[in-house]
Amino acid sequence: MGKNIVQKIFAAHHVNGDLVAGNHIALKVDQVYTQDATGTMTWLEFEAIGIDRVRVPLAVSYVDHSMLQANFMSADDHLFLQTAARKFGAYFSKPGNGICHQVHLERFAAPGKIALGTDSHTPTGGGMGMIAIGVGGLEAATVMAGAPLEITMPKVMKVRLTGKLQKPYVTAMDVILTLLRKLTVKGGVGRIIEYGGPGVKNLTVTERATITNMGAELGATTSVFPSDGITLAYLTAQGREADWVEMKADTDAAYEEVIDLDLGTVEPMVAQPHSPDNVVPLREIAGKRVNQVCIGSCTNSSYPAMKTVAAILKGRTVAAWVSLLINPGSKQVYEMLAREGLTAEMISSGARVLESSCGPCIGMGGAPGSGQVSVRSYNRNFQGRSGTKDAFVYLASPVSCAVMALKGEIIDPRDAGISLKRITEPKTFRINDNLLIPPIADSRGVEVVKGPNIKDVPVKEPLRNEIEAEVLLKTGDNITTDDIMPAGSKVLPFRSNIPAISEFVFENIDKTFTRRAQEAKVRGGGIIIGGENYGQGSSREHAAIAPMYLGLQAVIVKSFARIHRANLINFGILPLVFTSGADYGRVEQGDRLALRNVVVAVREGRNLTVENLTKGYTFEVAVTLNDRERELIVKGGLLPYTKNS
Ligand code: MIC
Ligand code: SF4
Repeated sequence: MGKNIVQKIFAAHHVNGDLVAGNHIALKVDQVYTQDATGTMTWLEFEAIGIDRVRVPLAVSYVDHSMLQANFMSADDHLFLQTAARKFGAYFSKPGNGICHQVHLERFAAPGKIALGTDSHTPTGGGMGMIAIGVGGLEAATVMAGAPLEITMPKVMKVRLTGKLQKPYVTAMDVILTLLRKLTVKGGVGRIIEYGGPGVKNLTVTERATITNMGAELGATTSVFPSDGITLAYLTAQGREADWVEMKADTDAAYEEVIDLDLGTVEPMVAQPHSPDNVVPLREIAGKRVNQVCIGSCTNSSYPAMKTVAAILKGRTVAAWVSLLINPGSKQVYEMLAREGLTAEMISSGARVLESSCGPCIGMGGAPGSGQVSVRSYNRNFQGRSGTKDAFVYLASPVSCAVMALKGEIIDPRDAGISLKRITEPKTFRINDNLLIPPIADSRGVEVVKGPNIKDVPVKEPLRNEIEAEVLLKTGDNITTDDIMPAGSKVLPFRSNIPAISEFVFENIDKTFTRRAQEAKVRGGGIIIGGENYGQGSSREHAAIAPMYLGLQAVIVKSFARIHRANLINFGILPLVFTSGADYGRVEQGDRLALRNVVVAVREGRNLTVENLTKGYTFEVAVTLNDRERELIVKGGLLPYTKNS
């Protein structure tokens, strides 16, 4: 039997476990990268593990999220990250060098490799024919300390592409929006999506990367494209042809699932508020007035995408009532645009050109006005993420966005009477790595500098055998980590300070959460009840650490999103699943629940009986942990586990 790309890459990195879906497997990792918002915790955790130098071939610490710098805190974080990178043997990508995923694709991603990143959009690298997976910070820290990556082998779903996009009006963004419409934000859970078929050759590397980037919104572990002549051409243009290897599935490779998509049938699409899978063709909602347009982010800020935007804006003016913000994805893209006079075209049209950072995508500036409509070429439109709770955020391609900025309303770019030129990848990129500081060989004597806002990582006590705790909150389906631990300009600067950031847990859902959790902590702690796909979205482990700091003991849900589940376990919080969905309906906020003989049940992998002390009945929950997770949770999480083993 032939092998698919996932099986080939996994086999080449195999440490243990049969590579069969559902099995616990361990893999060797080639590259690990962090970004500043999750990176400070990661490097503090790495330091706490007590290893003096990273034990992976490549580690990179990026700064791209927390760049508003309204006070000292973010700049202190940046200096901490720079000195930690120097001390522990990582590259440091200075603020201004760009968004981690775009820069990594340009400068480090390589076919056939395995990369981890402390950010959910790490799968961007899949466009290069590599396995790139988003993980929590502690997972990344232990891998940098020499441990393998331990995961449950996902199913491999093949998306067989045929045909050609109607370029330039239809883009890769429309492809992934089409798949989100079909598969939803849960459709990729437990799966790796492998693209194949004759349509692959009609997509460039950066188009492939847009698709794999936003595969995160499907809930997929990652997505991967083959590495072919197009990949070689891109790497050559980046001066990295030596990094190329061919990666392709054998003709008789098997897949757990296969779906087909004819690129020729894809139309300009839009995700409506407040979920990336609430997708319809743009034409269906044409005519709605638009107040703000944002173009860029790690999803859509490659050079060809930005050049297309500049060509649309050239000689035209942004609608009077629209504010257009553009954040180019990397210094390389930005510098090339500037040297070709293309930023001048953007500025001339009325665009507000921002620095190369995440910016409005994570609510770091650019918040829309109250009740306003913002259309973005970004990947997430969860309620409140923009910084304005009652804003309406739509997601569309950079081409559609640029056209809408000019027209001031939602419109299919094919209907706008604007004729577009097709823009291709350049033969050579401008290579100037002067904001990428390489590691040094001898780092003895390097001091890691920690500003006053940088506090130690809190660690949980070992698992309690008897848990009696209060239901602090009951949520619906698809709760995001943005709901649990908001980001944005007010909260992001506290990412290195868990006591301070814990004041904001569930802020946008229930302002009393933190106070109630603190009160419940002295009476035995708290429990959260959730629906399906609990914890979807970002990789931020703060969504586990801060609730843990507030005394959270367990989360009981219908199902979990992958990274958040791992983060809960890594910080010693029990991830429990209702064995019968009907029990979700009976339990209410404020109920006191008791779990007895917890350690024994966890060790033996038995279901737990939960007693609802307030209402006087019992129900069952499943403890679906693998052997390592069991040991780890009993010890209080991955940090105590790693230090003691
Ligand atoms: C996001 O897009 O939500 C973020 C901000 O990049 C997060 C990481 C974080 O919260 O720092 C992600 O995607 O993992
Ligand atoms: Fe940054 Fe947005 Fe990409 Fe997250 S999704 S890495 S916030 S640009």
